[in-house]
Amino acid sequence: MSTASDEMIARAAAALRRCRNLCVLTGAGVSAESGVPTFRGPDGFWQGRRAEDLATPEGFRRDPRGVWAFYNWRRSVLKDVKPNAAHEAIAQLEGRFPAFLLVTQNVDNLHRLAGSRRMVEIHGNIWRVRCTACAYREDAFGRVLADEPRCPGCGAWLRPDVVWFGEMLPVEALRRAEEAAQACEVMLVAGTSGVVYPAAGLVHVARAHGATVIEVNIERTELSAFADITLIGKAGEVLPALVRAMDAGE
Ligand code: BV8
Ligand code: ZN
Repeated sequence: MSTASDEMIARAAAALRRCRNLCVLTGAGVSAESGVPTFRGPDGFWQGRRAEDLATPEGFRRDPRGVWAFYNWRRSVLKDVKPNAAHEAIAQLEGRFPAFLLVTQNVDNLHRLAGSRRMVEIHGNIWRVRCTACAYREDAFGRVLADEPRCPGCGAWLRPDVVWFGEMLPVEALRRAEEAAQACEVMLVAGTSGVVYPAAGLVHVARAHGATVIEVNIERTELSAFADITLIGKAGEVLPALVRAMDAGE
């Protein structure tokens, strides 16, 4: 796996220095170096089953205990992991642009722990739970729940407050993400395979509005054909190098 050349990083840094409105789109790859399994990589299976089968309303209706076992396993992995240099570099970028929005597909809360604030979680957050029958919601940060989490108010099943396949994304978060994709001068796409929509569609929106697209990934993806600059390498190495190159150029 070749790593991004200094020349390519310098080109990306120059585009960022000229930029006044940055939108960053992240996926599971930015959390990989924290030890969080990605969805579609070799570690993308849980007990031989794929997220696409487990992270669905049908899957939950059919086997709520099985789906909670999957989410409680992920919570048990996530409660001990820390943000990595990729999350920290993105949090640093946040303060350098008059207009900035981080749009993350990740539900692992690691961007927030790294200090990101100007962000939307378009697929929700695994630590929040909500009732399947009433308006009860709870931020159960860091806690692995019971096998059968029930609503303290009405007794119905609780569910993870994440967006499952076939479900609508949170309206306000998606509106802000689309607005940022239309307005940004640069879209920095890091650690996503670009197969899940409407998230991946944001790259096409940015491009259609004239943004420069910079991709950071350990390999080429479905989005690489739409990227002006593709930096091949680990997000935890390339993103800090990008921030350093931005500073060096000032
Ligand atoms: C909707 C929350 C409609 C849950 C998630 C056919 C064609 C097109 C679309 C569809 C289709 N069939 C169905 C659809 C729609 C579907 C979809 O896109 N399916 C895909 C699989 C084809 N989308 C939906 O269902 C969405 N809803 O469309 O609603 C609707 C309309 C009206 C009314 C009602 C409904 C909902 C999608 C959201 C699903 N929820 N997560 C949970 O997490 O438990 S998606 C899930 O995938 C995660 O959020 C994850 O973030 C996301 C995307 O995956 P990635 O983040 O990209 O992760 P992945 O493993 O794929 O890739 C990791 C990348 O990192 C790789 O490229 C790898 O090379 C790279 N990498 C690895 N290590 C590193 C690295 N890069 C840098 N450094 C490293 N160290
Ligand atoms: Zn309830």
